[in-house]
Amino acid sequence: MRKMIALCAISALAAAACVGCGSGQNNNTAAEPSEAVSATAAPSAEPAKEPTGTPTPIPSATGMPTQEPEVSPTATPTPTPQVNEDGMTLLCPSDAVAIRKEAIYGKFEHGTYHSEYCGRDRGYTVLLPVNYTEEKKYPVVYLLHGIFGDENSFAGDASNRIVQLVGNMIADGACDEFILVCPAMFAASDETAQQPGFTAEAMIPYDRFPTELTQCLIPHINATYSVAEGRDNTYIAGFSMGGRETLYTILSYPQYFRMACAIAPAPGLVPGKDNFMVHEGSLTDEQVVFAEDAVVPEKILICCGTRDSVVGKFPLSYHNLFTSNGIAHLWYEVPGADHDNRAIQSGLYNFLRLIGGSAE
Ligand code: FER
Repeated sequence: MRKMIALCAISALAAAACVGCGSGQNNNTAAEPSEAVSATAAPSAEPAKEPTGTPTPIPSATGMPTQEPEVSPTATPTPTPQVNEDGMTLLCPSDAVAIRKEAIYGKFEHGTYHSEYCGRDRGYTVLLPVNYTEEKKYPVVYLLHGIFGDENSFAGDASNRIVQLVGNMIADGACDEFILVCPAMFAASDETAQQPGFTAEAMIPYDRFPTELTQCLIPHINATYSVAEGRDNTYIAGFSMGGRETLYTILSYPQYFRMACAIAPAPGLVPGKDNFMVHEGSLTDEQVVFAEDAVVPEKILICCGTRDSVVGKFPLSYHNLFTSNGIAHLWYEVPGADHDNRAIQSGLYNFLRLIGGSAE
């Protein structure tokens, strides 16, 4: 039953990314921030155009079926990376996600912890550095999946090449070794009664995640692995629903994170409406601020594909809202990317470079 519901919703998501699929979905309108989002957040650009050519299935960070890697290291020579004025490399270089012959990559492992907040055991996956040793202490990056996903979404999708991206970037000295943790974001207290979906009710467990993370999961990870604890060594990133919750988490608990990255963040951080639902909003537009005396993340990165057919221009609307509310952040668009691995890899590549050797 649960699978059925997920499948129906997934096909709705896929329909949004599908060209001429005749699904009955309004595939002419990519998700678009409604006027209700806010005057300040209103996007100036047109809605994302439907991608041409083969539709790109949404990667399984959203619970979607997996696909072959789009960025094949052998298929295309690495083009000169385009870098914007903020130093963001717009497309992830293919070398960074290549499966290198001699390289040894880590493996995701599954773990569980008891959540007092949810009153039950919950899972996560973790990617430890290949040379992990208790003699060192490592920073931690928390990476949040998309809607309908769980802790296995990133780990179970080899096409995203996250294991290679992390391993290659560490091997290249682009960033220090770190522990990658993929939580299960849907922090329901009753898993059978509460299910993910496009309803206001289903947003509640997602919006419980910042508390779950800071009060339950982070303490568990700190107690279980050799972690360099504290804000200076703690990072958060997420894709789509995970991007939205990344933004909500840093706005709710700004003092916990040194840097944050929201890739194609989904609608609903603030009130709005798209093809999927009316969003009450986790926060009002005015609440998207940090207190004056708050310790806040040093860097916040928001990005999105230029052809994102699922979240459309909502990420741009967050950029506009952050700008008008005076929250310093970096923003760029990933040329040609839909709601897909190209966006995920670009966002993570730039985020890991920002992290670089900054951890203490
Ligand atoms: C929505 C559109 C997209 C939404 C969530 C998503 C909660 C998430 C997509 C994903 O995680 O891939 O309106 O509302």
